[in-house]
Amino acid sequence: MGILDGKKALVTGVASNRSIAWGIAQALYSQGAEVALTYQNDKLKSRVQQCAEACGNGPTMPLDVTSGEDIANAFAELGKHWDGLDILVHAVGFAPREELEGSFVDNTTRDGWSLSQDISAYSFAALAKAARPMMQGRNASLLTLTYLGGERAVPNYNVMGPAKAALEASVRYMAQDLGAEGIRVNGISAGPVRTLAASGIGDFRRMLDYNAAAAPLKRNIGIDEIGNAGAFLASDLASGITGEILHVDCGFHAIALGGNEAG
Ligand code: NAD
Ligand code: 0WE
Repeated sequence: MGILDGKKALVTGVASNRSIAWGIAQALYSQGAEVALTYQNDKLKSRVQQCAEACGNGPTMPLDVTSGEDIANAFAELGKHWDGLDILVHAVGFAPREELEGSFVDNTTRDGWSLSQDISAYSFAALAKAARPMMQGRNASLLTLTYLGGERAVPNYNVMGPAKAALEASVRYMAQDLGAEGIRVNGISAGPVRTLAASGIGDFRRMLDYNAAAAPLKRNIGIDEIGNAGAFLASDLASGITGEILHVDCGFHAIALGGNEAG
């Protein structure tokens, strides 16, 4: 008996076994959901297919969120396997690497801004639009992943900050728009996790250490814990929760002045 028995979930954003999306996919599966996975490109195809085999052998399909055609094709393909969809997980984000360091004002470009807003924020609403017909009449739920840098200025997060702010506002507007159809929309604001998207970020190790020292729980978050929170939000246990951003970060968002040990 799981809290997601009988539910069907589409999870985007799996790139490796460290991906937050993979933590969520595993938690959804272990709570009884059927899981379909998308992969950004052919390079990731076989890895994502292996992940699918490890969580119930559900359908997999290509999806680059910058392409409207890809989005349409992905849901057309999903419709061949399933007659409805209960859960959509959006775990996709991107900005040009060279804009994720140094001066926000000097290093942000019009193209970098547009691309990061397109991939990291607009795509959530675009996926919701495509998923909407399959989500009717089943108390469906949409979930995205965000970060504290959308609420507060975090060094080097730069152009991704406004992208996450737009994403979090979209959670509220999508919740307002879709609520009458019984569709809930929420976000998880996760603490830092060493994933592919974090690799190559200068000083990520130092940031992890700082977070662990300052966070009330005195450690960093795991993708299993983010997955469990996602399973809850996607389940009927959270039937009264929509338009919410839930911090799953060992409490880091709640403190100031770095706690007692940080420095
Ligand atoms: P990840 O690298 O494992 O996942 C990022 C995913 O985005 C990849 O699967 C990649 O294929 C996908 N992606 C990028 N551009 C895409 C496109 N055009 N079309 C389709 N997919 C595309 O890293 P992650 O940390 O698991 O990131 C998942 C989400 O979690 C992101 O939204 C990220 O901002 C968010 N997040 C990450 C952290 C962290 O510290 N790692 C913390 C909070 C929130
Ligand atoms: O949202 C993220 C990751 C965002 C991200 C990371 C990359 C690296 C590779 C977006 N685009 C790219 N583009 C690339 O080419 N996080 C919350 C993780 C993260 O990234 C940071 C962080 C944290 C935390 C960047 C700077 C400072 C802190």
